[in-house]
Amino acid sequence: MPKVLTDEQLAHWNRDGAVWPIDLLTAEEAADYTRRFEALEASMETEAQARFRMKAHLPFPWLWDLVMHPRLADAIEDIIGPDIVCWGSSFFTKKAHDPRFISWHQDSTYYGLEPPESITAWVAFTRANAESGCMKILPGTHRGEAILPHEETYDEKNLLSRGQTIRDLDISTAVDMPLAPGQMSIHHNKTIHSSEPNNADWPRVGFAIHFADSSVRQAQFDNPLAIHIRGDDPDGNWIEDPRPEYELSPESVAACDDYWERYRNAMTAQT
Ligand SMILES: O=C(O)CCC(=O)C(=O)O
Repeated sequence: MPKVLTDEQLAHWNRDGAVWPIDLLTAEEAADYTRRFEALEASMETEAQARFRMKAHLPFPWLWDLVMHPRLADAIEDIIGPDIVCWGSSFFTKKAHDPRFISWHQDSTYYGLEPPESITAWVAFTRANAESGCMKILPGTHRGEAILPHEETYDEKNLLSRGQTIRDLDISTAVDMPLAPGQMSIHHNKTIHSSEPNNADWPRVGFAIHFADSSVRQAQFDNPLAIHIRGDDPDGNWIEDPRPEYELSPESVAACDDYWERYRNAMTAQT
């Protein structure tokens, strides 16, 4: 018996490799997350998405708590079962009237997981729709190859770090995944997805949280870390992430930076 997703939503997931919209936060909670995000960005010279890579939950108790949200865990359990780790999280943000975009790509290409099976919950802090550049998918592509060829374009308007792009796709079946503040989508890491620039008057602020069954390993580097959200990790594939004692504690920022460095070095060595 699923805990959050309906049978119809699970059928949607199996058919499309994504499911949305799923209610997670109240409108007030989403507004509070947006306020925290805006205060953070106002205090920094770089964007949060560029500064806190791969494990953005490490320096922020409020993001840690979001990652641990019981309803979120229930929805993830409905899809992958009870042994759940969260191995990463990232902001994906576009300012109002922001020309930046995200090219068609598969997450499995650059996660380094074995087997390449992971799912992402994308939580909308503000409204994500066609006008503000919501995510869109090519339904059913999760049933194809895990790793299609990606060209690294390094386009400065592309929010992906290397501008990874799958060329020559038939995008006639593309479907938008619009979300109200506080709702989330979930997508499989093989599902091909992208998003357009933000043409709206408001910022599009999303937080992507990456989950896997604990039997999935990080194959690119040793001693990977994750939060054990639920269930067991019988093979000991993941070391527990350190919970931040307070926002931006030096230890938590160093842990986030260190992990990004390890990940980046491993992925650069691979290509
Ligand atoms: O935020 C977006 O538009 C894309 C996010 C994305 O690529 C992801 O969550 O895997």
